[in-house]
Amino acid sequence: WGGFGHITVAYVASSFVKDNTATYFQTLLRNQSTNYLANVATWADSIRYTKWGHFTGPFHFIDAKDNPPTSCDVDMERDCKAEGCVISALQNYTSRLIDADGKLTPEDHEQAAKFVLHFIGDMHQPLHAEDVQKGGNGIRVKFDGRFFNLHHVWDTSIAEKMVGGVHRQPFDEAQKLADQLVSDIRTGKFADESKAWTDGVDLDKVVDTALIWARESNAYVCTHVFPEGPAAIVGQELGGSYYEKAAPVIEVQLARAGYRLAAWLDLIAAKIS
Ligand code: DCM
Ligand code: DCM
Ligand code: ZN
Repeated sequence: WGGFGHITVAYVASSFVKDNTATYFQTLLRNQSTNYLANVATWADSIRYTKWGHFTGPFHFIDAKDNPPTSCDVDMERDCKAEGCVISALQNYTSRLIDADGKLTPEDHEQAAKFVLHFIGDMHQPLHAEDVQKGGNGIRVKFDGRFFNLHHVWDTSIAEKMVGGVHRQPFDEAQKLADQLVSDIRTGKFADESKAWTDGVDLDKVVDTALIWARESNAYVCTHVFPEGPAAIVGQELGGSYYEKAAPVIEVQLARAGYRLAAWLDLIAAKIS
């Protein structure tokens, strides 16, 4: 996701975490405000192009070598590279955050928390769970008359159009969208289905849990990202009927990511304290 998506996921999660969880992470992240998750939601993107952070680049996605639109799937052995992927990264940083052996520093724990909250967001973006053209980065399309790559359209353009555009500091717009998603989850259109969103979640089985989430995300590559296959989308204008079908996917994926992030942080806080 772009900044707007990540910050929205963080605000949704902030609404669902238990009080003890909020206190725990406010202390760890040294931020007592309600923005304690949102403020660090894009930190992992800010360091990935630095020299020291270069090794974290592959941690933001998993290149599923499936065959959309005919078949979509994520396979850990086939798709997670030796240098890592979003699923192994969630496993590693969840374990570093819990730090069962107690050999890491508070800085390590803080860094691990910032990776965990970002990567749970990213795995819910369908093109972060797809190999074709580096998750769509190599596919040029149009969106409302301007050229972008397809990855950017799914990371940013669709979500921003949903709220009528966002400013350079997207916190206010993200908070507003998050409030809407939280109300959809509590009493609105996601009230029924959201009860099952944490099915299979197991802190002792991080890879299995993340595979459930990544496979669900990757399935949209076949149905909504490339419904006619990757070749057919090249150069197409996506701001019209394509957008109308994609927007509900973005909405539910941001809602799921935030809701599941809250559940994951609750489990971690309960295990540590
Ligand atoms: N790191 C990691 N997994 C490990 C060890 C380290 O992801 N098993 C990461 C954590 C830090 C970075 O490497 O982001 C530097 O860690 P260190 O200074 O402990 O080598
Ligand atoms: N990305 C992806 N899959 C890939 C390569 C990149 O999902 N195989 C994502 C990571 C960033 C965006 O695309 O969010 C741009 O990546 P980069 O700057 O590495 O091109
Ligand atoms: Zn990312």
